[in-house]
Amino acid sequence: MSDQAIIDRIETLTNLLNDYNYQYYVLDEPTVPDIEYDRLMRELTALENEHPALKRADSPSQKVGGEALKAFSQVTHQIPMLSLDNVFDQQEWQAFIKRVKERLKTSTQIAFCAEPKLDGLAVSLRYQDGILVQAATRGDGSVGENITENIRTIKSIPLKLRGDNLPEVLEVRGEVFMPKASFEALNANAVKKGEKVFANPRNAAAGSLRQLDSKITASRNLAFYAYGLGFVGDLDGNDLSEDVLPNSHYQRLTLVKSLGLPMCPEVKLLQNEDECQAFYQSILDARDALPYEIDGTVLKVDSIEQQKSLGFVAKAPRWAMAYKFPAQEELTILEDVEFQVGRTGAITPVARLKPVYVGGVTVSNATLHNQDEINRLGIKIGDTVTIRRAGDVIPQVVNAVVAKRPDNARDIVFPSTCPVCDSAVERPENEAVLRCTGGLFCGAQQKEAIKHFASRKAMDVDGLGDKLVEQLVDEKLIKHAADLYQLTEIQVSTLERMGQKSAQKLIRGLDESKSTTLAKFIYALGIREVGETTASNLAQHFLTFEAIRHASTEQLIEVNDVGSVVAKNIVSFFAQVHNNEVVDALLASGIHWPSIEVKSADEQPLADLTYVLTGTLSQMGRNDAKAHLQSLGAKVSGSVSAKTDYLVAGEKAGSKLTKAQSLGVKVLSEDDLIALLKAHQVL
Ligand code: JCF
Repeated sequence: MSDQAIIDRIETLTNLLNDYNYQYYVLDEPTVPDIEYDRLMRELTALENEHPALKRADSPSQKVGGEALKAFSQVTHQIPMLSLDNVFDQQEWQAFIKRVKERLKTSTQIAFCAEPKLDGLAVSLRYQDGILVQAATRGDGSVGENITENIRTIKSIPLKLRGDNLPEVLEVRGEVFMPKASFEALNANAVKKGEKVFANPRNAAAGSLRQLDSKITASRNLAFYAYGLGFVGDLDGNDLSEDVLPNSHYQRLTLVKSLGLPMCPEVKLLQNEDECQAFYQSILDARDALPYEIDGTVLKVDSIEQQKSLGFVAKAPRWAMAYKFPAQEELTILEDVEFQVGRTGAITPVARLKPVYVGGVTVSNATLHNQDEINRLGIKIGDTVTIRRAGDVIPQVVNAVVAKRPDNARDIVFPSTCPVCDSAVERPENEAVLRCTGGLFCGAQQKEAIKHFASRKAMDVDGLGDKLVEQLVDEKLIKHAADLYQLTEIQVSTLERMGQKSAQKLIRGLDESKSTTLAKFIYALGIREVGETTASNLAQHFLTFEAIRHASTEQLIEVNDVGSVVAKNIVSFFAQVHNNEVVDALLASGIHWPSIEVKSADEQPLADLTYVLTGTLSQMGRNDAKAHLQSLGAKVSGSVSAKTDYLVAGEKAGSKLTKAQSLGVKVLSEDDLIALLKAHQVL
C-alpha cells in the first residue's frame, strides 16, 4: 500500500469504528455484529502498530489503555464543579419549590429537567476542537485529578465529538458508574481469586478510575452518562455558552447527546413542578429493574435564564436538588454479639451479621447501642433481623422477625467484667451505658485515648494512624499519650511493616505536633464530654493551662457551654494522680502553644468580626495567626459562610477561597494580615 493509501485506510477504519461505537453506546442501536467490529479493530491496530506516527488522536484503539502513570496530576476546573443539595421527603421538596419561586418572584409553574441520581463519580471531560484532551475528577470542586488516560478507555466516551461548527472548548460533565451486572461479575471474579471485593458499584467505579495503570481501568467496564456542561467558549477563555447553546437544560443535554455522548435514557423534561413527585415515584418503582445503582432523582430548573438568576450557595446550585430515596431495608441473620470498649470505657454491643447488601453497601456489623436498645428490639442471637441503611448513615438493626426465630436462639448477655482488661463493670444510675472501671489501665481505653490524642483535630500527629497506635500498645512500647514523645526511630522501625521511612515520618510528626494551641491540647486529653468547642471555650476563658487544671466546679460553670456535668468531669479528671502524671510528662516533653493575651474590651479593635484562615501561611503558623486575631477580639471560624467578614488566604488556598469569592467575602493575603497585626501592635 502507498503511504497515502495507509493514511486513508486508517482514517476510514477510525471513523467507521467510532460510528459503530456511537450507534452501540449512545443510540443503543448496534448496526454490525461484534465479530465484524472485532475484525475491523484488528485491522486498525495492525496498521497503527506498523505505522505508529499515523495513529489518530481519536483512534478507538486507545480504549485498551496505555502506559502506567506514576501519579495523577492536578487539574483546576475552569468553572467549579458543583455538588447537589439533598431533600428526603415530599415536604422538604415542596419547601424547595417554594424557595425557588420566591427567589424568582414568580407564581407560574416551573419546568424541570429530571433524571435518576446515579451512584457513581462526577467527572469533567474537556474537548478542544472536538477532540478529548483532558478528563478530571471533581476533587474538591475547584481542583481535581487528571484521569484522562483512564477516561479514554471507557467505551461509551467518544474521543472525538460528532458534528462541525463546534466551539473551541466544550466541557461535558457527567457521572462515571459501573453497571450492576459488571459489578457483580467483577466481585464474583474477585471471590474466585481470593481477592478483596468492592462494597458497592460506586466504590468499584472509583477504584477502577483511580488506577495509575489504565489497562486495569480498560478491563473494568465502566459507563458514563452526561448530566451537564462546564466551560463552553474559546481558547482565550471567552464564555460563548449563551451564544451557541439553547436556553433549556434539557435541550442542552439533547445537544450533548447529538455530539456523541451518552445521556441517561430516563432523563425527562417535566413541564411543571407538579410532575416531579410522579417522576420521583416512577423512578423509585423502576429502581430494581434499572441496570445501574441509583439513590434518588435529580431535578433541575430547566430554564438556563432561571438557573442564572437563582445562582448557587456554597458548593451547590440553588436551581438543582437531589430528591433522595428513603432508607433501604434487608433481612439477615444476627450471628453473634461482641462487646467493644471505647475511649471512655463505654462497653458497646456490636451485632455481627451474615453479610448482606443493603442500601448500596455490604453490611456485616451494626451497633446495638446499649442494653435498653436490645431490650426494646427484643432480639436474640440467631434471629433473622431487619437491617436498615439510609444514604451515608451507619446501618441499624430495626427489629427481629420473631416468626423465624430458631429453637437454639440465645439471649444476648452482657459481660460482668471488661472483655479487654477484666476490670469490674458498672452501670451508673440514669445511664444506659455499661462502663469498664479500669480507666487508663484498660488496654482498650489506652488505645482509644491515644488515638484520640493523636487525631487530626487534637494533636494532629502526622504518620500515626489507628493501626500503628494498636501495634505500639500491643508491643508495649507505649501505654499513655506521654510515652509517644519518648519513642525513638530505632524502636519504631523494629515494628512489623514499619520501615525506616515511616519511622522517621512518625518521629517527625510527633515533633511537629508539639507546637499546638491550648484548645487543641485540652481537647486532646480526652476529658469526657469536652469536645472541640468546649475545649476552645475553656482556653478562651482561662487563658492558661494551669488555670484550667486548678479550676473549681463553680469557676468552670462560668464558661460558655459548660454545665455541671462537664464541670464535674473536668474536676475529676484533674483529681486523678495518674492523669496529672501524664499531663506533666506531656508538658515536660516540650508541648507548647502561643500564650493567649486577651486585651480589655476597649482594646479589641476586631471584636464582632469573623475571620477564616486557609492555605499555607509561610511567615507564621496558622495557630499563631489565629491566636493573634483572637487577642484582638476577632472570632476565628473554621468554615466560610455568609457571616464571614474576612478570609485570610495563604498559598495553595482551595475550596474555601472559591467559596469566599462566590459569597463576596473580602479576601486578605498573608501580607495584609501581617500589616493588620502590626498596625494593632501585636507583631
Ligand atoms: O447522577 C448524579 N449523581 C448527578 C450528580 C447528576 C447530576 O445532574 C448532577 C450531579 C452533581 C452535580 N448535577 C450536578 C450539578
